[in-house]
Amino acid sequence: MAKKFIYFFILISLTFCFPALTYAQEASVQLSSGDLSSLKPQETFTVDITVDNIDNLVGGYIVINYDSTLLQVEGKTLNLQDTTDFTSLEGITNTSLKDSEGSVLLVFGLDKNIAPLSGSQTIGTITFKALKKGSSTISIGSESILVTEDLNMTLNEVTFTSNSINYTVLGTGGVSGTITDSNNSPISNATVEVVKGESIVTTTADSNGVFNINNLVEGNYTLNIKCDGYYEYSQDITIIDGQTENVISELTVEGDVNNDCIVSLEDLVLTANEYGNTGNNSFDVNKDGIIDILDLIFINRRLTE
Ligand SMILES: [Ca+2]
Ligand SMILES: [Ca+2]
Repeated sequence: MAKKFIYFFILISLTFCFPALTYAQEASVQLSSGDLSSLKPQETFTVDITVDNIDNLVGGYIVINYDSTLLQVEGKTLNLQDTTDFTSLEGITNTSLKDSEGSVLLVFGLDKNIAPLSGSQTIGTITFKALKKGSSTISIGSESILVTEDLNMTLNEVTFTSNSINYTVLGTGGVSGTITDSNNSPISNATVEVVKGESIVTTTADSNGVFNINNLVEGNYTLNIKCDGYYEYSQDITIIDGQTENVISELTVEGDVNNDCIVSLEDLVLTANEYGNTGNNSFDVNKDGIIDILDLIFINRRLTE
């Protein structure tokens, strides 16, 4: 009989304890954003503020702290429907309800017709702009408060955990250069690519073979120069904060004798008019010392139009 009683007692205990354990998860305020490890000055990004594991939320006073020397707040939105933003009430002058340098506030309360919120709720979104090179953290201020309401409409402050997010704003620099053939004559219209992983910035060299790409995040890149009539050219470059790297890229000709980045009939005609000439000459595209039928065929086989 005593044994049966013990089993019954255990059964009752399990029934009442496990739901309690399930609901004992602590509420949290979570900041989330995309990859913030290589921001550029002037770049904007958003941070979502989400309340997790909450029961019957009706409002809160959430302070988001940031380094105002590195970031500037571009905007904030409350994402909840039928909710009053107490910081934007007309006539508010109290600085406790105002954003300040380094702190942005989400101070909100659900309107009368709205049932308290439970589970996971994205409260708001802050848009920041990166100002200059540096690293820091965005965090929830310890003075933040979440308020819940029970069935008797009694308000309670609930304790919660929070995270912080790190970000890094990198310096920027540029690369400029001149593209020439092996005789030091400029090549126009070349496609210039600066590649880092998935990211590619592209420009076109001007009629003097000059190109310029700015606002690249500091770091190592590959510079590719593409041009019909030349071997593709690649070079490793390092972009340094506040500097413009200058490169001279010498392409090896492969049919484009007039340096316009395309192998056309014009190249063929120009070369044909040099037929029989000898010596170091840019029309001698196969570099055998004489301009002859081999050079014409060389170009003809590489015509791009
Ligand atoms: Ca050409
Ligand atoms: Ca030749």
